[in-house]
Amino acid sequence: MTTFVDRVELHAAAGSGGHGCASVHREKFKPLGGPDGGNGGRGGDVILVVEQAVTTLLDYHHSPHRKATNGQPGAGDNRSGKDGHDLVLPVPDGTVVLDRAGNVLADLVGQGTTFVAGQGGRGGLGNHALASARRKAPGFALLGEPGESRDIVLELKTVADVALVGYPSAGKSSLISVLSAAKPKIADYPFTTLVPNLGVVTAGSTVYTIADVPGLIPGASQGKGLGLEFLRHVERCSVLVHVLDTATLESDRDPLSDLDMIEEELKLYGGLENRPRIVALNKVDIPDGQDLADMIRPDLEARGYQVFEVSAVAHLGLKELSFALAGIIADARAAKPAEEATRVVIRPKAVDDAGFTVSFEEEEGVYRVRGEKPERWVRQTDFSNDEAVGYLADRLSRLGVEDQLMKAGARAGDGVAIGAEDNAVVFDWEPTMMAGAEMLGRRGEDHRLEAPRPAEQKRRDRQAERDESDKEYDEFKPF
Ligand SMILES: Nc1nc2c(ncn2[C@@H]2O[C@H](COP(=O)(O)OP(=O)(O)OP(=O)(O)O)[C@@H](O)[C@H]2O)c(=O)[nH]1
Ligand SMILES: [Mg+2]
Repeated sequence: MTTFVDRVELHAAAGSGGHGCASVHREKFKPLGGPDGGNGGRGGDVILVVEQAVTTLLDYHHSPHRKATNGQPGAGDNRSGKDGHDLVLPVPDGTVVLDRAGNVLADLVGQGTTFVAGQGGRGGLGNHALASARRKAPGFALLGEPGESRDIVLELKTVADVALVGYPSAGKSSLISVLSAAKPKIADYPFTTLVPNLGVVTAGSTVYTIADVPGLIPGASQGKGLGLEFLRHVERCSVLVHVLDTATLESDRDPLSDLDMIEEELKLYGGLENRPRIVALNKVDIPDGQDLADMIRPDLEARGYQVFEVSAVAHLGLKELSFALAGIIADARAAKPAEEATRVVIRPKAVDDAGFTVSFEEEEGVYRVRGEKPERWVRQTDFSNDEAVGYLADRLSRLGVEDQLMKAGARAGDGVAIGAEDNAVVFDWEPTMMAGAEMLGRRGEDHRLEAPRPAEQKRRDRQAERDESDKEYDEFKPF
């Protein structure tokens, strides 16, 4: 038997971005030809893609750590680093992606449905891209960002239109074997089926899938038998078929009490209340079975069930059953809005992309800055390079972080933390250094080489600098 794995933990690590390069163009008689450091390449994403041919999560059970490749660093002569390769992981149709706390991140239904499990880090800009009218020769480059690393849980919920439920040995697998081309294991002992079987049925112009689940016994909700764990696989079905054994040899059982028992366990499992159900009375090829079926049919119909008498062995009543199922499924498909087929739940973002927050934290006595941009900028900064640190300070002050810190009551020397508690860069705030930077001369500019400019030129330059700060990283495409 091939192993069937329907729940795995996956550690997805996207590739990191390559660092940007700081380099100066050199020619024989022109030793300082301007900045020519290229950008780092993007890190590869980790992407889950529904692949119909894949039926289990077994691969990820065996190797749960998956990593996409890193972007290459930029180089001199304006050479960009190569992007990392995306890592595409095929998953079965019906895979649910959860975080470790059990929140659903995505529900992957339908061939080709994709989910980015880890986002590759952006490459850092080289000093060529960082150069501007005001900063002609940056002596630094931005670092590539680390790739996103996430632990997720993959759970398979088989996508079948019809689910067969019933006691062990009621004949569920036998029915699949005669309604479809599938050849599941069939035997006269209970719990022959250990994992769901799936078959494809064609009835007239309707094609649908049918699945069974391991048999249920009283107390399945407490883990008796194989438990209710496999009912996850019937959650997506449009119709449930109660397969009732009319010829059981166990004296304490009969189809009506079997039905009650299964319904009770379904109720304890929950979530299937509104699913249409029909009854298949199986094994009517046996004379006693046919007699019992005749006897209980009125009862079942009085309870509102549509009843079919079938025999998987003698091939009786199969056409009626499969066409009735086709009708229910066609109705269900018509009623279902098309977009529901690929429902991808987007993670809510913690902080608004455009903004940032400043808050004072009494316990640690620091001012904490949270926001996508400030946090990203910190990650991009090479703190061993003063010019790079100065560039960060300029960016933060232009975004208004300085002002907000001031408003929040921060004073020179106070601790400022940028980022989440467990991953923050903390420094002593020096507002004068940031504000004064402009008066002392902008970074990447050498007063000794440049004559003072007329006021008009200054105004224009300041505008250019502001424009540049508005320009977000995304505009710089490495190619
Ligand atoms: N006479 C008769 N026997 C049947 C019929 N359908 C199934 N059986 C027999 O019943 C036994 C159990 O059949 P399965 O199809 O394995 O039953 P199941 O519901 O899948 O059982 P589990 O996988 O254990 O839950 C086998 O010996 C079958 O040959 C039928 O219509 N008539
Ligand atoms: Mg079976």
